[in-house]
Amino acid sequence: MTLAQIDDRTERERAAQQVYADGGITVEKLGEHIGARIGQVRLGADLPTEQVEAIRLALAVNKTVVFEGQHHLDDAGQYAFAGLLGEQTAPHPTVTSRGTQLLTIEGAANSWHSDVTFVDRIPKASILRAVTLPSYGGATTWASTVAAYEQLPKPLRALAEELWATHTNLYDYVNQSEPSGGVDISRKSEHYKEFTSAEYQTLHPVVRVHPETGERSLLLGHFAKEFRGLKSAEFGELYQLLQSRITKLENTFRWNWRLGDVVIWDNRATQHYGISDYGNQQRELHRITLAGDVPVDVRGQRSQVLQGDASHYSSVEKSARLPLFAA
Ligand SMILES: O=C(O)CCC(=O)C(=O)O
Ligand SMILES: [Fe+2]
Repeated sequence: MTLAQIDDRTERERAAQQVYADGGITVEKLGEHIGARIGQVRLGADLPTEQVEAIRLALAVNKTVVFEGQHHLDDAGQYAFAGLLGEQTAPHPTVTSRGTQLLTIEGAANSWHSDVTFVDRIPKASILRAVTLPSYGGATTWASTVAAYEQLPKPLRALAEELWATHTNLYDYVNQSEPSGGVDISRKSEHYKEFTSAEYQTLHPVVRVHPETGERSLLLGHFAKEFRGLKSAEFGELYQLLQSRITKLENTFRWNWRLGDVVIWDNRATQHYGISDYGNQQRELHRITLAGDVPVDVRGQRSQVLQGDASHYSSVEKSARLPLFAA
């Protein structure tokens, strides 16, 4: 039996325990719908296969996983570890001035999103490592977009399954994001210029089917700007209706960073929000994204590129089914 064939979440989690034990890791749930702490792992380039498989499974089940005490890890180690879980993308489709392997995150966005949803090949996961932290604040919160879908009453599910949204990197930056601590405004606008130096637009289904777990999730976030066939005012209202279900606190998980922490999220099943509540202090995190597939809706229809070619950013992941639970 494959993971996708086990419908009941509690059953999945029970079956997963054996895989965790085989990989020699501990997985401690931190929330009902999202979040777990993984222990007994020293992240790096050469983890045994069973351990990598156990981490992949823990990520699929828990959507966001935290590793603590990884003080030995540097950029090269983070990059090499990422390669065990998938194929690393370039740092970003347009932000290319900050190195060739990792994206440096300075200042928190104060905005809910999944990463890089304006391209067709949305990264499957992001791996974020704390490098410089403020003395207070600067937590990150993740939300399960699977839980949000599963909690929708039937009429809203039917509506969401019909909706397609255009996502663009030219999102409404000025209205969505306040200048955040630690990064001055001129640097922010420089960053925005680079962020929007080429325009990408992709039409994605609002409900996508996860290629590994078979779960359905809501695909929205701050890069979404219109719904196909609807007026912009209707976009605003419908977006709020669905987005407010994603960010219900009981569907979220919040992490207060400490040095040595590494967090991985399944970018196909979550949104996240970096909280800018640390004044003018410095805060720096290093991110690597992993190549993902092109989303598929509940009828098997794939997302469509409207503008921009993201092939320099990322390959399209071929079927990466979890071999775990194979009979
Ligand atoms: O600043 C944060 O906590 C999150 C940053 C972010 O959105 C990302 O790393 O993709
Ligand atoms: Fe992000």
